[in-house]
Amino acid sequence: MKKTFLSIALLLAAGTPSAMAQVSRINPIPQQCSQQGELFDLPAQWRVVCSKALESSIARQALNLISVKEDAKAPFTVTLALANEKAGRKAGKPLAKKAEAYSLQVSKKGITIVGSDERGLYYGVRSLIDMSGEGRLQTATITDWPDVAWRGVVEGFYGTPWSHSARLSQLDFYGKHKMNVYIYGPKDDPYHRDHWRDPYPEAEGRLISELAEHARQQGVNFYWAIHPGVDIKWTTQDRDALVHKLELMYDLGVRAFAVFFDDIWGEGTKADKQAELLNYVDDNFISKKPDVVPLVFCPTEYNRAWANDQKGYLRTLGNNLHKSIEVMWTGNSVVHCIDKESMDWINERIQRRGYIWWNFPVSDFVRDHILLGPAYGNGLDIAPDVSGFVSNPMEHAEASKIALYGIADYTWNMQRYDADADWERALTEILPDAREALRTFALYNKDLGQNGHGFRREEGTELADVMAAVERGDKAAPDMVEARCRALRTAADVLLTNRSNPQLIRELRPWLLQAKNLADYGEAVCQMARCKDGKTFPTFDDLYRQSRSIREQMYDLENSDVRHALQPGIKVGTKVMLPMINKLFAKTVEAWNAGHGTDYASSSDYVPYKLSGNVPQLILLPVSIQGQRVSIAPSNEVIKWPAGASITIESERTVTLQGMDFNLGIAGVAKHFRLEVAEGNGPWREVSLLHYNDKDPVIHTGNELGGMKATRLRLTNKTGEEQQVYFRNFNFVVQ
Ligand code: LOG
Repeated sequence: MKKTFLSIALLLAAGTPSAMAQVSRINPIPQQCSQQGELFDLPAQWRVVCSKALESSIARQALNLISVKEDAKAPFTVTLALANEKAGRKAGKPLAKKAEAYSLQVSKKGITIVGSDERGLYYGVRSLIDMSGEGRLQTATITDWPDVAWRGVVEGFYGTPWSHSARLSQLDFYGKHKMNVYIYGPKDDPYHRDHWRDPYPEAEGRLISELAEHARQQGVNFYWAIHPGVDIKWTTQDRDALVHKLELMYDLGVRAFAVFFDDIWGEGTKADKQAELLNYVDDNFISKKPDVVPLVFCPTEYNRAWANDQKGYLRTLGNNLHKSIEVMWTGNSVVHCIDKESMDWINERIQRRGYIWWNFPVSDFVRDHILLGPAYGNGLDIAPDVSGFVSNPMEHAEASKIALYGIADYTWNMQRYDADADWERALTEILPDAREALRTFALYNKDLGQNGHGFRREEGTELADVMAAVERGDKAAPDMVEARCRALRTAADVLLTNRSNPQLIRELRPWLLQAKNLADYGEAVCQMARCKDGKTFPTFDDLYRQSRSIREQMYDLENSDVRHALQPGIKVGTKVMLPMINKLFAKTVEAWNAGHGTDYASSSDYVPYKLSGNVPQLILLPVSIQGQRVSIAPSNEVIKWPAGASITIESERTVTLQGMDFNLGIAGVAKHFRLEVAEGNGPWREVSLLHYNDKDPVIHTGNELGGMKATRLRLTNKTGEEQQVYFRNFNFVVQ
């Protein structure tokens, strides 16, 4: 019979939904599928046929995940083969000539899976597992391969590194979704960065071994990354120290390596030196070991906004680095979606295809938000232009799986990727027994809020009609808002006691509690909006007080959460839901005041501090208040502070300063900066700045600050040169 190759999308459109049931379970969506579409039950027994060499393969082991008994005499056969084996040559006609490709043929007599290599074979078995859901199969011929060669995750964020059990669970997830890369590079693992020369203590080393082995079993390359740039000297001693550390990691079972030079300044940033080191590692370590894959390298200028074309950092790398070395790239800025034009730009410079480090859903610069939205925005046409695509996730490992599910699908089959449809499937996968609750909650946890990178996500688009009704002052508006609030509250309650994924619930908990507050606040405001008179409890006044009280409870919850001291807060629904409720509150109060001659304050959201200035990397950072302490959110990256440039923080009313310190990450830089304070339109008064000792990066203010009245504070680079600093923290305390 003549075979027709149709895409799944076409088949979905043409076939009846029930006939598609089994094939459509395969995720990521396969590249090609032609099939008769007949459904049948899994056989009670089957006979597995494969070469001796494949007996111990991960594909063969994964087959055991399907609960069918093996019986050497069973008429139904499952044949596993590689393309270069005899059985594979015979059966593997529709196999794509690509790495990690497979063909899967299912008939009522048996199943044949042929892989272009062992991992391809494993992916074929994975597809069969997906397909056999609910104990059924479907006759089909599937030809499948990945669009992007390296797909996965870089644990590369600042903050609490993932736990060992979280990592094991991640590796299972990657294998299941055909991702083949996990790069271990948490910024706050001391043996990765600050103490990169030191070996892991034995117990921690054992965990790394276990991860490397577990990754292998899931068909994932476990890359261990080293981050030496903070204090590396370009000496043979440091070079040898680095290779020695990699040797130790090899002894622990690691077979894939990465070297990161991101977020550093000074000596470590030199392109020629970095390339020389990497080439040395390549020649003297990587090439010497037959079982190690090519090196992955993260440059210092890892995005276009920071690339200084005149100095030619990237071109030097392009010219000097061995061609086998992968070069990571975050796009047009640190946090940015990737498109073809930007790939052309970078690929021309580095003379190879860039390896994308996508900074989503990482939240280390917006720790008050949790990001549960879809992974969207990257070009669907960049597959030929990238060598790899890995996502940097949140420190919340389980919650990150929603976005990672999307990354898996996007990188496998780009043209078919539909971010929204994918997100719907992800929710089912992550929490099947409460997926609607998770979905409802996730709707309000997609955007990042204002942040230094200016990266925002859609959120609350489904509230457009409700918002419009609130703005028009429709009679129906309170009911519409209330319905959404009720749903959110129900979702939060259902999730808070869900037991099927306790780790996920632990991660979500602060935001679930805040979601309940938000919903309560919304309901109170809706009641206010419907309140006609002021006689029986709850009167308008009671509801007004209740609304205010819940806002205060939200604030208290934020302040009680000490898990992320640098950037406190727990924010939910900040893009549309909260502003919408605030708007309804304001309109309701104004109408009541007008009708009753009262004088209730109508603003419930109060942002008393504003940041401005001409240091582009800083002025978008949010300002937060905790009690008497006012902080500008920290930044992770190196800040290029132009000569003479300043930032000004302005308060809506005069405050009396009590104390202040800030940390620009580098000892001795106090002398480059000038701090000034002014009240109203009065003159600027300078405050002295000092370090307590030579090694202390913290900058303290002179005693004269205490008791000063201020509405503006200004920090200026007073030197005639750009200063490269960090922005670790910036706080002041008011009386
Ligand atoms: C860091 C990364 C961090 C991310 C988001 C890279 C290559 N490096 O600004 O560790 O998680 O941005 O904050 C980075 O992205 N620096």
